[in-house]
Amino acid sequence: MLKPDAVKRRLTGIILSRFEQRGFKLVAAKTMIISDELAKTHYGEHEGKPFFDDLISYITSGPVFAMVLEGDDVISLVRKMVGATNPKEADVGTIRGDYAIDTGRNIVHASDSQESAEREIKLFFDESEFCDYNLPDEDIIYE
Ligand code: IDP
Ligand code: MG
Repeated sequence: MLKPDAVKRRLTGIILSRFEQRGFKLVAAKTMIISDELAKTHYGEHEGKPFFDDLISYITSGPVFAMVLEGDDVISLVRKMVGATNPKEADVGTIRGDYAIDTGRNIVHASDSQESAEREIKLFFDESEFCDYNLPDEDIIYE
C-alpha cells in the first residue's frame, strides 16, 4: 500500500512500475481514503506504542493506493524492495531508501507474512475486486 505521502508526491506510478518491472502480477488495486476505524484495525499490532496516534493520523491524512500483487515469494521480495522501516537505514535502491527520509513518512506499507497478507487483503478488498487473468510473458519471467 502506498501511503498518503507517496500518493500526494505523485510517486504512485513510479513505485507501481518497480513492482511491474520485477515481474509481479497486479490482481487488485484502488485509491481510497482509509477510515480511522480501518486504520486502527490494520495497525492493531502497534496499538499502545508511542507512535501509534501519529501513525493513524498519517495513514488517514489523504488517499492511499492499495494493491494486491501475485508472484513467487512476492511477500518477502516486496519487503526487500520496500527496504528498512527507517528510511535512513534503508539501502539505496529500495523504495524507502530512494524516496523517503523519516520513519513516520516512509511512503509504503507491505505485508510482512502470509498471515498478515491474508488478514490485510481481507480488510481492504472484496472478492469482486480481484481480476483473474494470465500474464502473457509468465514463461519468460519464470523458469
Ligand atoms: P513496517 O512498515 O516496515 O512493517 P512496522 O514496525 O510494522 O514497520 O511499523 C508500521 C509503521 O509505523 C511504519 O511503517 C512507520 O510508518 C510507523 N512507525 C514505526 N515505528 C515508528 C517510529 O519509531 N516512529 C514513527 N513511526 C513509526
Ligand atoms: Mg509492519
